[in-house]
Amino acid sequence: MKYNSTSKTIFLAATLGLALPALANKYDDIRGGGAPGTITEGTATYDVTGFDGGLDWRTSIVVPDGPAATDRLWASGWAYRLMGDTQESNFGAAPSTSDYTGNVATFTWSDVNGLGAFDASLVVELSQPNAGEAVITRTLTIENISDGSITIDVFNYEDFDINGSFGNDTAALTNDPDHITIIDGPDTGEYRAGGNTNFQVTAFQVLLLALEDAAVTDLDGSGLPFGPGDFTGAFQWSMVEIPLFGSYTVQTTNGFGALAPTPADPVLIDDVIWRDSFETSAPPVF
Ligand SMILES: [Ca+2]
Ligand SMILES: [Ca+2]
Ligand SMILES: [Ca+2]
Repeated sequence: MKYNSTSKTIFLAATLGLALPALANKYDDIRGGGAPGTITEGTATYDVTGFDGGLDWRTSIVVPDGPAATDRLWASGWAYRLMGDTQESNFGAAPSTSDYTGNVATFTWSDVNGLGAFDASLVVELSQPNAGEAVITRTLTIENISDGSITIDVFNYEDFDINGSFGNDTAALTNDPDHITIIDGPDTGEYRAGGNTNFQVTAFQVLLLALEDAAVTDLDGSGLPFGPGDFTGAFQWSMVEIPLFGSYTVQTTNGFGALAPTPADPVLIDDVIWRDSFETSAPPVF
Protein backbone atom coordinates (compact mmCIF):
# COMPACT_ATOMS: atom_id res chain seq x y z
CA MET A 1 0.00 0.00 0.00
CA LYS A 2 1.30 3.45 -0.87
CA TYR A 3 0.78 6.32 1.49
CA ASN A 4 2.22 9.71 2.39
CA SER A 5 2.51 11.36 5.81
CA THR A 6 -0.93 12.88 5.58
CA SER A 7 -2.62 9.68 4.54
CA LYS A 8 -0.71 7.71 7.20
CA THR A 9 -1.90 10.14 9.87
CA ILE A 10 -5.46 10.20 8.60
CA PHE A 11 -5.54 6.43 8.25
CA LEU A 12 -4.33 5.92 11.81
CA ALA A 13 -6.53 8.65 13.23
CA ALA A 14 -9.55 7.08 11.56
CA THR A 15 -8.53 3.61 12.70
CA LEU A 16 -7.93 4.63 16.29
CA GLY A 17 -10.71 7.20 16.49
CA LEU A 18 -8.24 9.98 17.30
CA ALA A 19 -8.52 13.68 16.67
CA LEU A 20 -5.90 14.86 14.17
CA PRO A 21 -3.12 16.59 16.12
CA ALA A 22 -1.48 19.84 15.08
CA LEU A 23 2.20 19.20 14.37
CA ALA A 24 4.09 22.31 15.31
CA ASN A 25 7.50 23.36 16.43
CA LYS A 26 8.59 26.78 17.50
CA TYR A 27 11.41 26.76 14.92
CA ASP A 28 9.47 25.39 11.95
CA ASP A 29 9.73 28.73 10.18
CA ILE A 30 13.53 28.63 10.02
CA ARG A 31 14.63 27.28 6.62
CA GLY A 32 18.08 26.08 5.63
CA GLY A 33 19.72 25.44 2.27
CA GLY A 34 19.88 21.64 2.45
CA ALA A 35 18.08 19.58 -0.17
CA PRO A 36 16.65 16.06 -0.43
CA GLY A 37 18.89 13.44 -2.04
CA THR A 38 19.97 9.82 -2.44
CA ILE A 39 22.89 7.58 -1.56
CA THR A 40 23.46 4.03 -2.75
CA GLU A 41 25.60 1.00 -1.92
CA GLY A 42 25.29 -2.23 -3.90
CA THR A 43 21.57 -2.83 -4.42
CA ALA A 44 20.59 -0.63 -1.41
CA THR A 45 19.22 2.90 -1.79
CA TYR A 46 18.64 5.43 1.00
CA ASP A 47 16.58 8.51 0.22
CA VAL A 48 15.84 11.69 2.10
CA THR A 49 12.70 12.86 0.35
CA GLY A 50 11.79 15.79 2.62
CA PHE A 51 12.65 17.54 5.87
CA ASP A 52 9.07 17.46 7.12
CA GLY A 53 8.97 19.38 10.39
CA GLY A 54 12.67 18.89 11.08
CA LEU A 55 12.41 16.00 13.54
CA ASP A 56 10.86 13.40 11.26
CA TRP A 57 12.64 13.63 7.94
CA ARG A 58 10.82 11.63 5.26
CA THR A 59 13.20 8.82 4.36
CA SER A 60 13.23 5.51 2.60
CA ILE A 61 15.48 2.48 2.48
CA VAL A 62 14.91 0.14 -0.45
CA VAL A 63 16.76 -3.12 -1.15
CA PRO A 64 15.03 -4.86 -4.09
CA ASP A 65 16.70 -8.21 -3.34
CA GLY A 66 16.15 -7.98 0.43
CA PRO A 67 13.48 -9.70 2.57
CA ALA A 68 11.03 -6.93 1.55
CA ALA A 69 11.39 -5.06 -1.71
CA THR A 70 9.74 -1.79 -0.65
CA ASP A 71 10.53 1.04 1.80
CA ARG A 72 11.19 0.03 5.43
CA LEU A 73 12.19 3.38 7.01
CA TRP A 74 9.36 5.88 7.05
CA ALA A 75 11.05 8.71 8.97
CA SER A 76 14.19 9.63 10.85
CA GLY A 77 15.29 12.63 12.86
CA TRP A 78 17.03 14.37 15.73
CA ALA A 79 15.96 16.66 18.55
CA TYR A 80 17.69 18.36 21.46
CA ARG A 81 16.96 20.18 24.69
CA LEU A 82 19.38 22.66 26.19
CA MET A 83 19.43 22.86 29.99
CA GLY A 84 16.68 25.26 31.03
CA ASP A 85 14.57 24.73 27.91
CA THR A 86 10.94 23.88 28.59
CA GLN A 87 10.57 21.54 25.58
CA GLU A 88 12.61 19.65 22.99
CA SER A 89 13.35 21.30 19.66
CA ASN A 90 14.36 19.94 16.29
CA PHE A 91 17.35 21.34 14.41
CA GLY A 92 15.21 23.47 12.09
CA ALA A 93 13.05 22.59 9.14
CA ALA A 94 16.06 21.88 6.90
CA PRO A 95 19.83 21.68 7.45
CA SER A 96 22.10 24.51 6.29
CA THR A 97 23.89 22.26 3.79
CA SER A 98 23.54 18.76 2.38
CA ASP A 99 25.84 16.58 0.28
CA TYR A 100 25.16 13.15 -1.20
CA THR A 101 28.27 11.40 -2.51
CA GLY A 102 28.34 7.67 -3.24
CA ASN A 103 27.24 5.89 -0.05
CA VAL A 104 27.68 8.90 2.28
CA ALA A 105 25.35 11.81 2.98
CA THR A 106 26.56 14.77 5.03
CA PHE A 107 24.39 17.48 6.57
CA THR A 108 25.44 20.57 8.50
CA TRP A 109 23.56 23.07 10.61
CA SER A 110 25.20 26.43 11.22
CA ASP A 111 24.19 28.04 14.54
CA VAL A 112 21.19 25.79 15.14
CA ASN A 113 17.98 27.85 15.37
CA GLY A 114 20.02 31.05 15.70
CA LEU A 115 20.63 30.50 19.41
CA GLY A 116 24.38 31.11 19.33
CA ALA A 117 24.72 27.81 21.22
CA PHE A 118 25.93 25.11 18.80
CA ASP A 119 26.63 23.99 15.26
CA ALA A 120 25.77 20.43 14.23
CA SER A 121 26.77 17.94 11.56
CA LEU A 122 25.34 14.56 10.62
CA VAL A 123 27.09 11.91 8.52
CA VAL A 124 24.89 9.07 7.20
CA GLU A 125 26.76 6.09 5.75
CA LEU A 126 25.00 3.28 3.87
CA SER A 127 26.63 -0.14 3.62
CA GLN A 128 25.70 -3.60 2.37
CA PRO A 129 27.63 -6.25 4.34
CA ASN A 130 25.96 -9.12 2.41
CA ALA A 131 23.63 -9.46 -0.58
CA GLY A 132 20.13 -8.17 0.15
CA GLU A 133 21.18 -6.36 3.35
CA ALA A 134 21.38 -2.68 4.27
CA VAL A 135 23.07 -0.98 7.21
CA ILE A 136 22.85 2.71 8.06
CA THR A 137 25.36 4.35 10.41
CA ARG A 138 24.59 7.88 11.62
CA THR A 139 27.16 10.06 13.34
CA LEU A 140 25.94 13.33 14.85
CA THR A 141 28.33 15.97 16.21
CA ILE A 142 27.31 18.94 18.36
CA GLU A 143 29.92 21.70 18.44
CA ASN A 144 29.68 24.32 21.17
CA ILE A 145 29.88 27.83 19.63
CA SER A 146 28.69 29.71 22.71
CA ASP A 147 30.87 31.72 25.07
CA GLY A 148 30.67 29.14 27.85
CA SER A 149 29.84 25.49 28.43
CA ILE A 150 26.46 24.14 27.30
CA THR A 151 24.49 21.24 28.76
CA ILE A 152 22.33 19.39 26.28
CA ASP A 153 20.06 16.36 25.86
CA VAL A 154 20.15 14.73 22.41
CA PHE A 155 17.39 12.54 20.94
CA ASN A 156 17.41 10.28 17.85
CA TYR A 157 14.02 9.21 16.50
CA GLU A 158 13.30 6.48 13.91
CA ASP A 159 10.09 5.19 12.36
CA PHE A 160 10.84 1.70 11.00
CA ASP A 161 8.14 0.08 8.82
CA ILE A 162 9.55 -3.44 8.65
CA ASN A 163 8.56 -5.76 5.82
CA GLY A 164 7.48 -2.71 3.81
CA SER A 165 4.34 -2.10 5.89
CA PHE A 166 3.65 0.21 8.82
CA GLY A 167 1.53 -2.39 10.58
CA ASN A 168 2.36 -5.74 12.13
CA ASP A 169 5.81 -4.83 13.50
CA THR A 170 6.82 -6.46 16.78
CA ALA A 171 9.89 -5.36 18.72
CA ALA A 172 11.99 -6.51 21.66
CA LEU A 173 14.82 -5.15 23.77
CA THR A 174 17.88 -7.12 22.74
CA ASN A 175 20.13 -5.15 25.11
CA ASP A 176 19.04 -2.51 27.65
CA PRO A 177 19.07 0.41 26.84
CA ASP A 178 20.75 0.50 23.46
CA HIS A 179 19.68 -2.36 21.14
CA ILE A 180 16.17 -2.93 19.78
CA THR A 181 15.14 -5.65 17.31
CA ILE A 182 12.04 -5.22 15.13
CA ILE A 183 10.41 -8.10 13.24
CA ASP A 184 7.59 -8.49 10.71
CA GLY A 185 7.31 -11.85 8.95
CA PRO A 186 10.49 -12.63 7.04
CA ASP A 187 11.98 -9.14 7.62
CA THR A 188 14.06 -7.98 10.58
CA GLY A 189 15.34 -4.54 11.57
CA GLU A 190 17.86 -3.54 14.23
CA TYR A 191 18.08 -0.15 15.96
CA ARG A 192 21.13 0.52 18.11
CA ALA A 193 22.81 3.45 19.86
CA GLY A 194 26.20 3.94 21.49
CA GLY A 195 26.37 5.12 25.10
CA ASN A 196 22.81 6.44 25.28
CA THR A 197 21.01 7.03 28.57
CA ASN A 198 17.59 5.65 27.76
CA PHE A 199 15.14 4.51 25.07
CA GLN A 200 11.40 4.56 24.47
CA VAL A 201 9.14 2.79 21.98
CA THR A 202 5.54 3.66 21.09
CA ALA A 203 3.13 3.18 18.24
CA PHE A 204 3.21 6.04 15.69
CA GLN A 205 2.83 8.93 16.58
CA VAL A 206 2.89 9.12 20.38
CA LEU A 207 6.66 9.50 20.62
CA LEU A 208 6.85 11.94 17.73
CA LEU A 209 4.27 14.21 19.32
CA ALA A 210 5.99 13.99 22.73
CA LEU A 211 9.23 15.23 21.15
CA GLU A 212 7.38 18.04 19.35
CA ASP A 213 5.01 19.24 22.07
CA ALA A 214 5.49 22.18 24.44
CA ALA A 215 6.61 20.13 27.44
CA VAL A 216 9.77 18.46 28.68
CA THR A 217 10.01 14.82 27.60
CA ASP A 218 12.50 12.33 29.00
CA LEU A 219 12.46 8.84 27.56
CA ASP A 220 11.47 6.32 30.20
CA GLY A 221 12.60 2.91 28.98
CA SER A 222 9.03 1.83 28.25
CA GLY A 223 7.33 0.24 25.28
CA LEU A 224 9.10 -3.12 24.87
CA PRO A 225 8.13 -5.74 24.02
CA PHE A 226 6.06 -3.97 21.39
CA GLY A 227 3.33 -4.82 18.97
CA PRO A 228 2.19 -5.91 16.61
CA GLY A 229 1.73 -2.33 15.42
CA ASP A 230 3.33 0.72 13.76
CA PHE A 231 6.72 0.83 15.53
CA THR A 232 8.52 4.08 16.39
CA GLY A 233 11.51 4.33 18.70
CA ALA A 234 13.95 6.85 20.13
CA PHE A 235 17.22 7.03 22.07
CA GLN A 236 18.26 9.82 24.46
CA TRP A 237 21.68 11.00 25.65
CA SER A 238 21.07 13.03 28.82
CA MET A 239 22.62 16.09 30.41
CA VAL A 240 25.86 16.18 28.43
CA GLU A 241 28.06 19.14 29.38
CA ILE A 242 30.07 20.32 26.40
CA PRO A 243 32.84 22.72 27.44
CA LEU A 244 33.71 25.97 25.71
CA PHE A 245 35.17 25.10 22.25
CA GLY A 246 34.26 21.44 22.88
CA SER A 247 32.19 19.00 20.83
CA TYR A 248 30.13 15.87 21.45
CA THR A 249 29.61 13.03 18.97
CA VAL A 250 27.05 10.23 19.16
CA GLN A 251 26.38 7.31 16.81
CA THR A 252 23.45 5.06 15.92
CA THR A 253 23.22 2.06 13.58
CA ASN A 254 20.25 0.51 11.78
CA GLY A 255 20.13 -2.92 10.16
CA PHE A 256 17.57 -3.93 7.52
CA GLY A 257 17.62 -7.67 6.95
CA ALA A 258 21.04 -7.32 8.54
CA LEU A 259 22.75 -7.24 11.92
CA ALA A 260 23.45 -3.65 12.90
CA PRO A 261 27.08 -3.18 13.97
CA THR A 262 27.86 -1.93 17.47
CA PRO A 263 27.82 1.89 17.38
CA ALA A 264 30.76 3.85 18.69
CA ASP A 265 30.55 5.22 22.22
CA PRO A 266 30.03 8.99 22.49
CA VAL A 267 33.11 11.15 22.12
CA LEU A 268 33.41 14.35 24.14
CA ILE A 269 36.22 16.58 22.90
CA ASP A 270 37.43 19.21 25.33
CA ASP A 271 39.70 21.47 23.32
CA VAL A 272 41.84 22.51 26.29
CA ILE A 273 44.67 23.96 24.22
CA TRP A 274 42.39 26.18 22.17
CA ARG A 275 40.34 27.23 25.20
CA ASP A 276 43.33 27.96 27.40
CA SER A 277 45.04 29.94 24.70
CA PHE A 278 41.86 31.90 24.16
CA GLU A 279 41.41 32.50 27.86
CA THR A 280 44.98 33.60 28.43
CA SER A 281 45.00 35.91 25.41
CA ALA A 282 41.63 37.51 26.16
CA PRO A 283 41.66 39.77 29.20
CA PRO A 284 38.61 39.56 31.45
CA VAL A 285 35.94 42.18 30.87
CA PHE A 286 34.59 44.00 33.89
CA1 LIG B 1 5.46 -3.92 9.06
CA1 LIG C 1 8.20 17.19 24.72
CA1 LIG D 1 6.60 2.43 11.93
